[in-house]
Formats: sequence, structure tokens, C-alpha cells
Amino acid sequence: MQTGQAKPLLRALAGEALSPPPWWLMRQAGRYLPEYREVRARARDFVELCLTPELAAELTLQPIRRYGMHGAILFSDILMLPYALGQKLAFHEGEGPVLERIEDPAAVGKLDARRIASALDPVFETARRVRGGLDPRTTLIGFAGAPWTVATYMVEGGGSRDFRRVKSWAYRDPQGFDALIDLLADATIEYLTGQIGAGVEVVQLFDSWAGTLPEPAFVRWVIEPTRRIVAALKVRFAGCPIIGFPRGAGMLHERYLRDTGVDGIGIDTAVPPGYAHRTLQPLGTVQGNLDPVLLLVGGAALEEAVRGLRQMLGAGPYIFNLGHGVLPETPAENVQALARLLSEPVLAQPMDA
Ligand code: 1CP
Repeated sequence: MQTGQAKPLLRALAGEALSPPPWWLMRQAGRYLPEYREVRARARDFVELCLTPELAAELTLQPIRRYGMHGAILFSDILMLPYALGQKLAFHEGEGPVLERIEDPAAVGKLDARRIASALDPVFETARRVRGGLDPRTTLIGFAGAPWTVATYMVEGGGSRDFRRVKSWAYRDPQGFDALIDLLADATIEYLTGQIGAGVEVVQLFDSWAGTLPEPAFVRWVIEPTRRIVAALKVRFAGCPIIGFPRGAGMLHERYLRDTGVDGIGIDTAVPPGYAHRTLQPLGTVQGNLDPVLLLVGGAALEEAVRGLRQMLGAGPYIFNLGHGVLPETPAENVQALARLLSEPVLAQPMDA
């Protein structure tokens, strides 16, 4: 399919099969890069880093300068949305995020969606700066957490093992919990509208904890709010592609892709590439799904896995990526080796059996 688009990432999202495939990595800007750690040490804390356009723009561009990925993902965090809504947020070194817990509809009532545009204006300024200096083959990717995943952090007060607080609330009082999800969906529409207005060319919705929900809850709190966000953005920006990443969705990937209206779907490491080729690629662009540990290990294991993915998925619309984020211990030279491997010719030979 010819789309008249020059940027490889946008061509793949419009349905073209490209060889070599466009690529970028989740968490490509981060702790595995020495130049990231240097900038990180200059900021007082992580929230401040995300709200300082000069530094956030620099962090967005660092991996592109080194490796020439086709996608530059805006440097920020999915938890900047609850922060902008008025929830207290801190990142403690080595521990991950800590939030003041939201536990009932009364606490939801205190969140203020009108603050989004002003509180997150520095993120939009970062997008304007990056877009202004980006080379013509690189696409600027904006993002937000999907409502379910953001809600898990807001209700649990940080990361969680079993999601028992957020699920207990959702199952006990589904209507009350809907109020939080609805507010997050509206806030996400505003946030992504601001990002696209500032020059972002693609948006990704990270639903990192989608796979923790049983089917009816997945439909209500993953598919429905995502469908609503996609529909609103498509009315405002018909040409801006949207990628959904419902991590862990297993047998619900197909339904997610059909029912939400996303243009592309990010698949985690556990999704069989043969299934993605047969079932998902006819419905949209597939992005993924190298095991981040293979990038950490490198060598022959990395080479073989990259070739296998390209053979299986390269005949359809495909964006190469990891199945989850780059691990902080990943040697920078392995990412260089990956860039080289991806530029080599590989014949796509999907096996339909
Ligand atoms: O100490 C540090 O330097 C902070 C580490 C760090 C970084 C580099 C955090 C804290 N966030 C980020 C940046 C980030 N987060 C980006 C920037 C662009 C890029 O990808 O390079 C993006 C897109 C995210 C998205 C994000 N944040 C997600 C969704 C993707 C995923 O990994 O599943 C999630 C769940 C978060 C929450 C978060 N922020 C930071 C941490 C340590 C966590 C995870 C906590 C947990 O495991 O529950």
C-alpha cells in the first residue's frame, strides 16, 4: 500500500509492510544510557525533570542521536497525569513511584481536570522543541497511560503485586469506580490533544496492567475507555495514528484491536508472533515484541530472535520494538548491535501452518 508518507513509522501505521521495519524501543530514554544518568543527576527529582522542557527535550533525543531509531518518544511519565490532577507524587530512587492514595468517589471529586492544560504545559513545550529539531525520517511519539493502568497507581498508591485495592473497589462499587475511569478518560483526551497540538505525530496508550483483569472487567475498564479516547481523538485529529499496548491481554488482543479502533497494537513478549501475523496484522499494525532480556544478553541469542520476528511479521504492517521496556542493566553496545541487525536485509517468510 502506498500512502504518500515519507516517515517509515507513519507508513507502517498506515498499513505498509516495510523492509527493514521501522523501530523504536519502550523506555529507550533511560537508565541504561550514561548520558541519561548524567542529565538525571542534574535535576532535583524526576517530576522536575519531566517538567523542564530543555532537559526533557535533550533526553528525548539522546537515544536517537546514538542509534537513529525511527520513533522519538517524548520524555515524561504516565504518572504526570495524576500529578496534574492534583495527586501528590514522588519517585524514590530505586523504589518506583509513590502516590497519595485515592480510595473512594469523594477523593475522585477533589481531583481537578481543569488543571491539565496549565500543569502539563511544560510537556507540550518539550514536544514543540523536539519536533522543531527532528530529522525528517524520525517520528515524534506522544503517550499517556490508559485509564485502567493509571487508576491502578492512583488507588494502590504506587506499584502493586496483586492489585487488590483497586480491584476490590472496582468489583464492590463499579459505578463509583467508573467515575474515576471516566475522569481519567476525559483528562487523557485533553492531555493527548495538547500533545498533538504541540507537534506529536503518533500517540501510544500504555495499558501495562490490562492483563490483570478478567474478561467483563477488561471490556468495561480497558476496552471501553480506550475506545472513547480513540473516538474523541479521531474526531479532532483524523490523521494522527494511535497505538494501544494492552500488556498481558492474551486472548483478548483481537477484541481489543477490533473494538477500540486503534491503528496499531503493541504486543508483549508472551504473544506468539505467528498468532500476531495471522490474527492481528489483518486488522492493524503490529508492534513488538522482543524479550527485553534478549537485548540485555545480546550475541547469537539476540540475532536469532530478531531474525525470527522479522521473518514472521515483516510481510505485514510491522514496527519492531520490545515486548516491554529496556532494562536498566542493558549494555548500550547491544542496542547498537540491534540497530545494525535491523538494517540488514531479511526475507519475510511467515509460516501460515
Ligand atoms: O529513576 C529514574 O531515572 C526514573 C526511571 C523512569 C523513567 C526513565 C521512570 C519512573 N519513568 C521513566 C520514563 C518513562 N516512563 C517514559 C519515557 C520515554 C521512554 O520510554 O523512553 C515512558 C513512556 C514511561 C511510561 C511508564 N511509566 C509506564 C508504562 C510503560 C511500562 O513500562 O509498562 C509505567 C507503568 C510507568 C510508571 C513508572 N515510572 C517510573 C517507574 C519506575 C515506573 C514503574 C513502576 C512499576 O513497575 O510499577
